Amino acid sequence: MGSKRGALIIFEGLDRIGKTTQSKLLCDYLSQDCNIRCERLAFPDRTTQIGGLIDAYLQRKIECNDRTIHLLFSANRWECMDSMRAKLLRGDTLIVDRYAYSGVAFSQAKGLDKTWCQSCDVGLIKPDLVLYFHRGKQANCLSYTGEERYETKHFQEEVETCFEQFRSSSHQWKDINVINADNNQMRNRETIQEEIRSYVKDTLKNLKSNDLEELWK
Ligand code: NYM
Repeated sequence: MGSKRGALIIFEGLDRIGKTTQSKLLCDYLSQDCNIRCERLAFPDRTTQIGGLIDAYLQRKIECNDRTIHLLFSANRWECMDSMRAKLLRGDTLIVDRYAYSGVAFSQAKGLDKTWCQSCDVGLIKPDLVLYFHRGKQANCLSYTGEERYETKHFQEEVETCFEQFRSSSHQWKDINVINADNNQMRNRETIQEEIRSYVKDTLKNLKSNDLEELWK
């Protein structure tokens, strides 16, 4: 699995679909069992000033119009690019819970234009692997409490439609791998983790270039 630079691995999908659990399991596995330097990050990064505004918005403490909050989500990624680049180049693998794909799907679900939504994230560091968590038809029973903005069944269905449209219509999604995230008797947490590890091992093995490419360019 050796390579000079680390890999950028993105977990994408709806809220409460298991990305956080699985990304933590993966990070522990890579660092403890494979001796790979690895860090888990999440967007939005609520620890920065911009992230604080996003957090306040999601918790309904402040209002913000749809384009402005979209740009703040994007700015929150951009403000992390220098440190992410430095970490990747020194060999750390980054496992990131959400990236620009959530940016597009959640804002498009509110009615914003997809091309406009994408434009502000053009040039971010291009991921080496994107895993999109998808639930099967019989598993459309994720429960949402509505605690944060966007956490309603109706809105999540809209977001899912946007993820799916984007995935099936755009060549930019051709490299996106779908993880069947149905958590049931047939597919438990460990089975899903095994599938993820196999994608990750291939990605780390096949990392050819030490250069970082730019997203959607
Ligand atoms: N979200 C996340 C967006 O609307 N746009 C973005 O660019 C990103 C990264 O924020 N419902 C939404 C998706 C989630 C919410 O994310 C908070 P999380 O993973 O629950 O902290």
